[in-house]
Amino acid sequence: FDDSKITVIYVLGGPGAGKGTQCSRLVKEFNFSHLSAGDLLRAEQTREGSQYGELIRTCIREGTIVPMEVTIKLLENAMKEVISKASGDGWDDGQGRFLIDGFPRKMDQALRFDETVCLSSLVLFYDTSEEVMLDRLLERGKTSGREDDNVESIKKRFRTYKADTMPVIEYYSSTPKVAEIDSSATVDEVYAKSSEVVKKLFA
Ligand code: UP5
Ligand code: MG
Repeated sequence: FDDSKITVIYVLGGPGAGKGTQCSRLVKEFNFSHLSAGDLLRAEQTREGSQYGELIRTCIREGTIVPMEVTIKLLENAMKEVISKASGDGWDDGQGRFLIDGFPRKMDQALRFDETVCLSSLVLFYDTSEEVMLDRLLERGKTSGREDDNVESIKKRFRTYKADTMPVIEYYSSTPKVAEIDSSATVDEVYAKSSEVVKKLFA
């Protein structure tokens, strides 16, 4: 991808930190394409004829990370689809802006994506306590139908987050790209900070 034509923001944070919620709001204000790695994997898991269905199901339930080739391919395809539509219709304001939600969550993915797909301009990092995240996920689990919104899976997701994803955040923290936002507050309060950071990027 042509880095000069597109803007990529990585959205990171623990399970239930509020990534998806904030992304939906950012889409409305800034016209991003929101690509959630988890949503793309869940869609692939149930796609008829997918050779990865079982593998994805197991990883998601166990809170482990699906081999990066699978996730990167899904993200790349989704980006290509957005861009080919944009090139057909002419670029509108905001097209070519991507929020990549829940990715990269392991160092190998980060290095590979930066190297072979494109570089991100910003990393939005939502941080809150495990207690807050656990409460949110258990509440959501009552209706979400997500196979990983149960106490056992959530504990495993926390473990993977600490072991694999925190190093990614530390890695980007050595650059000026990371904006850390405390996501313990209300959705509106967290959004006010998110919007401010993103506005600066487009200023
Ligand atoms: N909520 C949100 N914000 C709130 C606030 N400020 N105050 C009060 N409530 C708030 O929010 C979670 C819940 O909290 C919702 O009910 C919301 O209303 C409420 P949400 O915005 O959904 O949080 P989010 O951070 O998106 O949580 P999610 O569960 O999606 O995070 P995960 O990172 O665990 O899930 P994801 O879908 O990204 O990944 C799932 C699995 O896919 C991974 O565990 C892994 O197995 C696999 N995966 C890979 O293998 N590779 C990848 O690259 C990506 C995923
Ligand atoms: Mg999410």
